[in-house]
Amino acid sequence: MTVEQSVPEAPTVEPELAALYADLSAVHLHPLWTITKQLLTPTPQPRSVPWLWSAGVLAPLADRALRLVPVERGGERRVLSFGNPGLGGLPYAAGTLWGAVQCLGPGETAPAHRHSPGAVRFVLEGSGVWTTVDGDPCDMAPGDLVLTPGWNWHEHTSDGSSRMLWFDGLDLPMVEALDAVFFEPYPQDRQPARAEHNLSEARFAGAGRRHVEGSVTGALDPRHSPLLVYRWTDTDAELTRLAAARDTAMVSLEFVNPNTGASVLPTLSCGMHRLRPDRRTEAVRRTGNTIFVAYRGSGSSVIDGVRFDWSPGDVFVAPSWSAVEHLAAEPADLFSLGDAPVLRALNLYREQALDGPQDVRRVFEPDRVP
Ligand code: GTQ
Ligand code: FE2
Repeated sequence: MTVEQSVPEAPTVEPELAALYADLSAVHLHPLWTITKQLLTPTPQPRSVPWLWSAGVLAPLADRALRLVPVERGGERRVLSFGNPGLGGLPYAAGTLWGAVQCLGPGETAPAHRHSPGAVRFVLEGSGVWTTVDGDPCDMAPGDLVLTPGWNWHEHTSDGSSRMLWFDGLDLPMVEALDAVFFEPYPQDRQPARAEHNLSEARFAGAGRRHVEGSVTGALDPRHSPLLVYRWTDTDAELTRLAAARDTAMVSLEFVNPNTGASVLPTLSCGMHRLRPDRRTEAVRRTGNTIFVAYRGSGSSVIDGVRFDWSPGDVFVAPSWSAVEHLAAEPADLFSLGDAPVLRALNLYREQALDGPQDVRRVFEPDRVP
């Protein structure tokens, strides 16, 4: 955070007091009484702003990068990261969250590495790609969620005939704020992997039934979900059941660790939300940042009085304590990624429902390539 020191100016202060401020500054001390209002704000004041990146802009740029930029060591990944304009040029979607689209071409491998930040992948388009996570190749298809928890070796491999696009979410800004970023390349492009794919999934194929044998390295790490893939077909079926059972504007699922019910990663929570057409959700403020990915259908979300119209592949951000409500024009599904596990663990989680719908002050105009 940048804090501006507002030093009362001479001649309105005694020369002695002016000298005190000058001396404090010279020895890197800050008088709290001049900055307390900026620091201890009545409510959170995130620097990130509500924003949206449209699929119409993202996909063609990813395709240009695919033509021009190979995936290789050093660069590691063909990734376009969302830079929230409120964050002054940082490549972060929000103060605590990395969000990006990644593009992998036919036959390419994005080389194996590991890092202390954890990641999730939510697949938007394409086929023929798997992410190998500590020796377990996890097949990826649209609507699937794939986890690469912190410090697990991972590479992405394609034997498909078209490119794949997916959304990447990482806790990198949090890990950076904690001064705990580590990164290591694997000595080869690919790690040794099992010939059979999707072991983590096979071990949890029956709800409430865990295979006791056939563990791979890291699969039993109690700090993250042993299940590394959550299939769209299962998510869709569960949302369908839920929507049939409840007459609400929105039904929501959280993806969890099947052993413990905890969030998918210690730092990150992922959810899927199904909106019923023409029914506005209640406007709610929550602590913690959220990135939404529009997966199916179109609609709009009002965030702090600004209306964001979205359709499949669009990505938008609701910063901490912004008022958020959704309204779909047709049946629609939104994927969400948030830092709520951290806020809950630190006893900082709060939510507040607003009295009614927000007044729309403005309709957001997404950036276009000039
Ligand atoms: O695919 O391993 O968006 O390491 C950022 C850092 C993706 C990845 C990102 C990464 C990856
Ligand atoms: Fe990575």
